[in-house]
Amino acid sequence: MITKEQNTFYKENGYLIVEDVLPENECDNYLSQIKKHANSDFAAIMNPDRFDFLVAQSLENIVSGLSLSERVEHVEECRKTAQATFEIMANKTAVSILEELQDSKIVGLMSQMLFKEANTRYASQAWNPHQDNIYPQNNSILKNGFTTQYLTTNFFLKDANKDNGSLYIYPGSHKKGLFNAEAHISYRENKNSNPGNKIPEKYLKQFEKVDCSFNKGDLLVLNGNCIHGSYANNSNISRPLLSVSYISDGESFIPGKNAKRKVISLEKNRNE
Ligand SMILES: O=C(O)CCC(=O)C(=O)O
Ligand SMILES: [Fe+2]
Repeated sequence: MITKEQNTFYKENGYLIVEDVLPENECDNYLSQIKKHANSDFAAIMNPDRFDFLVAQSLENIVSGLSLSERVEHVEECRKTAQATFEIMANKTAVSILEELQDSKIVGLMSQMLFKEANTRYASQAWNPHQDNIYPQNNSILKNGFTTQYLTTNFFLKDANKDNGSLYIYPGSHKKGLFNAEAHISYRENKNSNPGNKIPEKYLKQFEKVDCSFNKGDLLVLNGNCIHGSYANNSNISRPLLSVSYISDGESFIPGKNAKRKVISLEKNRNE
């Protein structure tokens, strides 16, 4: 699935961009499906691969004011969206790539839809430099040599660059384990605050920051301890991505109050 060079790059840098993992039409279809669950702010949607999370997040403001039959139809859409999200999470190409990079069998843990929809409240969401492993806290070292067995992916549903809120990465930072970070709220944070538990500048300065651009359908793989953040989207072009987290099979992790990480088998057709 991946070349020896890509594998070496990932081990050295803690991230890898793999092009064209999802076909364009799948990106378009999924985006129009998940948008049925977006609120007017296009806030993040937690675990859209799970029916219960989609229903729970609809109760806030999406289904109020609808008729009974419209609400029933919306619940049916929740089922369809959960399935469509799970299909991306368990995408055979993606899973094969991840298992090769990780050098072990993996399971899913959580997903999150991040829209950065142009001209909406969360478009200006610029993530502080952070490590995703701050939440699950898996610090085991296996034969692959990584300082954590947790990893995050971003499936890009549209092109992303610095202007519309793409990511930046600190290559090599994954080798050092977890840093002490300043706590910041990362789910439905206040209007004028940025999400991501911030790694202080005194640690960042030992690394070189790299800005990344992506095409629709690309997959970003990030080792859980690789420091990254993102830019605000002040453009008129939205930057939707589906973030999916995984871990080597059998490894421990903290489930988390909002994320409720849990082992999701990627072999079966459906997780629920
Ligand atoms: O949406 C973003 O800009 C940042 C996403 C991110 O940090 C993540 O998925 O872990
Ligand atoms: Fe992140």
